[in-house]
Amino acid sequence: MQIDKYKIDEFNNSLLKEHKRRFDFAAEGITGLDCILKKLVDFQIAIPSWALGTGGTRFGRFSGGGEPRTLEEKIEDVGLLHSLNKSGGAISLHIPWDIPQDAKAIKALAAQHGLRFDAVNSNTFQDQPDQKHSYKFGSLQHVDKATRKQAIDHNIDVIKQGVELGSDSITVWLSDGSCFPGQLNFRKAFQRTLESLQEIYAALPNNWKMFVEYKAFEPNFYSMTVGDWGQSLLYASKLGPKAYTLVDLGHHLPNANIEQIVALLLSEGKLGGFHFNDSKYGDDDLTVGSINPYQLFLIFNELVEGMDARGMQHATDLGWMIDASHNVKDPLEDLLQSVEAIKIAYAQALLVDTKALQAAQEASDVARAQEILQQAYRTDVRALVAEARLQAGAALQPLQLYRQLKVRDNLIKERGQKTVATGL
Ligand code: PSV
Ligand code: MN
Ligand code: MN
Repeated sequence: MQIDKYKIDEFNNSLLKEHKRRFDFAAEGITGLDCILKKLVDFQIAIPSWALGTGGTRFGRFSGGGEPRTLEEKIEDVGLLHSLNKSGGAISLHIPWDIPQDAKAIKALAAQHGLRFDAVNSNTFQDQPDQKHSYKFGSLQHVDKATRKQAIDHNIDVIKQGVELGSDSITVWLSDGSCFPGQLNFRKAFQRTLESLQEIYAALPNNWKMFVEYKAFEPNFYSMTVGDWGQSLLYASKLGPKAYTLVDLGHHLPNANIEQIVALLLSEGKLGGFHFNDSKYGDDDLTVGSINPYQLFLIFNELVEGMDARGMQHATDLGWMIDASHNVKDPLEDLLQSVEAIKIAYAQALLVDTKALQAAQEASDVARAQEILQQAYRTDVRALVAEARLQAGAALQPLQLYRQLKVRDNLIKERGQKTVATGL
């Protein structure tokens, strides 16, 4: 299924008058409005291939039907999202959940939908049916050299597949760790992991980046070998200039100050990118902005301030990816909401009066500093984000149009009710 541009125009025309009224109201008094709109248009978020089907939990999975059965159909789904919001112009693959058999054809298909390939992800947290050595006790940290080699080779293969697709980064997330005290020698596990990562790093093409993703818990519950940003930063620093830390918002211990982590990684030049999601408890992978939108705004505030201070391009100098999926919503609707939440937080952060905030900080005027931040956060920027979409040729209200066009019903008709997308 594809959404014709005339349907988007027709839909937008029906909303135009009301949109204009809202936009004029929202735009009044904003300095640098055109520049903000341009930044919003340019800002693209990669969609994870594994979020296009119902995620499920270990207790069950309730498929909504019409899920993509092949990589081609996953690309088609991301293409649908992108034509609705013109903000998800990239897809992030997970190998071997995705197997690009014919890279040239896959690349061409993605290009037809206006998509590029963001970071490719390796998988050494599950055993594959034809695999010789098990990852039960880890992969890159494993005590057995042959198991480590198998995991290293897989990562190098993922890089090669990524090169074919025109990707320029790999995200390495390891489930390595231990479940019980005494199970692991921490020092040796770290050293082995580092040496394994060094071999993978050596296979990176010159223009590539390696993102080292950390996670505090799960599936190992006593220790994780890349358990927090400190450990990730240690690996990334020892590996070299092409290695960076990747922040998945759901991978922290409760109440972690993620915005401070982001600020420090950025100022060290070691922030690589994001897996956006939201959570109330742990790695909940809930829709971005559904639980704690203020935290998301505070993160974007640090990003905008820190990237500007370092002369970085917002749209291109970090990897912006979603990592959310769950059981109860239509995954495409969920992704539309996630992208919208990211854009809203970004727009609000662009509204922060940075000069005034810095002056308040230098004067230790705490109340004023809070007022400045919350002035931006409490601004309703939805009409600005919608205007950016309109200018980009997307729908003013993507979710509304998605429902109006009965996209899910059409996908079910095409693909069937009982479909299982590959992935977790
Ligand atoms: C692990 O929880 C994680 O966040 C990593 O990014 C994985 O690649 C992804 O989820 C798999 O679902
Ligand atoms: Mn993640
Ligand atoms: Mn996760």
